[in-house]
Amino acid sequence: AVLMQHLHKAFDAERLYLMYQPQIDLSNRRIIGFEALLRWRTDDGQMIPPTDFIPLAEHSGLIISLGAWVLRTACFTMMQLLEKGFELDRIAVNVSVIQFRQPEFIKLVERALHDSGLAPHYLELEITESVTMNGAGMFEEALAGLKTLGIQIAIDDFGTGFSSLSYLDKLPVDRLKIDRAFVTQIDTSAGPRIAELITQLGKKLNVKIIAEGIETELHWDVLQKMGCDEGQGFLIARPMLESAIEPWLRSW
Ligand code: G
Ligand code: G
Ligand code: MN
Ligand code: NA
Repeated sequence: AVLMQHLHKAFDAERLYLMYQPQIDLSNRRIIGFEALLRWRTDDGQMIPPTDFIPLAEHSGLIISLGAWVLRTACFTMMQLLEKGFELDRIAVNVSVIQFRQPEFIKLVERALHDSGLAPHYLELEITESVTMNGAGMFEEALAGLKTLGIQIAIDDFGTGFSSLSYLDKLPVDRLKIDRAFVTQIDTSAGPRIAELITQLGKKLNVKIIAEGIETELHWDVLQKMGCDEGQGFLIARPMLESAIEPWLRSW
């Protein structure tokens, strides 16, 4: 409860901010875009990881206003980059199931696009796999509505939840995101098996595959050879402040 009060205050005091991590085409190194990642630095300089405070924000309902702010901020950042002439395909924004369940969510997305001037195809919403598989009917409807706006949808942390394949086949999804755990697994005796299975599944479903947590040349090499389209990770770049994006883009 104390942490929750701090979180509310942090939001008011603008202690919450976004970092942006590049996503690239693994075959030609082209920068595709960025994933927006929320950060919280407390007054005494401590970093609280989103895996700690997002559940809190979800529980209290703060995620609604916080999520709306994230969405708008990310859209405005992307629009600025495009206006400066950078050729990027998309900005990826994480969305909580709580936001997704809001009947007004589509309107919120529409407004963020409208107010920022960002064309819908530049926006990708990342939805965690576990989320997608609960309350199937409602989820399908919400997704269909969002797709009519012209935005893109990615399933985050893919492979860690329990997706029904017949269900996945029906969903209007543009991208599967291989969970970092399966990229790390490339270094172990288990090797790239799961990553490869997901990549093959993606091909069958005719959706793009992106890997997260690429930390070594080996990861990149193995993923690219198996046909994984895109990736992000510390090898390419750590999440960065908005002010660092331009210099990074110029130096890549
Ligand atoms: O950046 P980091 O690895 O610390 O993120 C940890 C988790 O927090 C990730 O799974 C990511 O999806 C989630 N996360 C980061 N930013 C946001 C956000 O703006 N909204 C939601 N709902 N989740 C986020
Ligand atoms: O679950 P989600 O994909 O939304 O979150 C991505 C998280 O993974 C971010 O918090 C980001 O900081 C983190 N991340 C990104 N690249 C790497 C990486 O190469 N290694 C590790 N350990 N974490 C990463
Ligand atoms: Mn994500
Ligand atoms: Na993930």
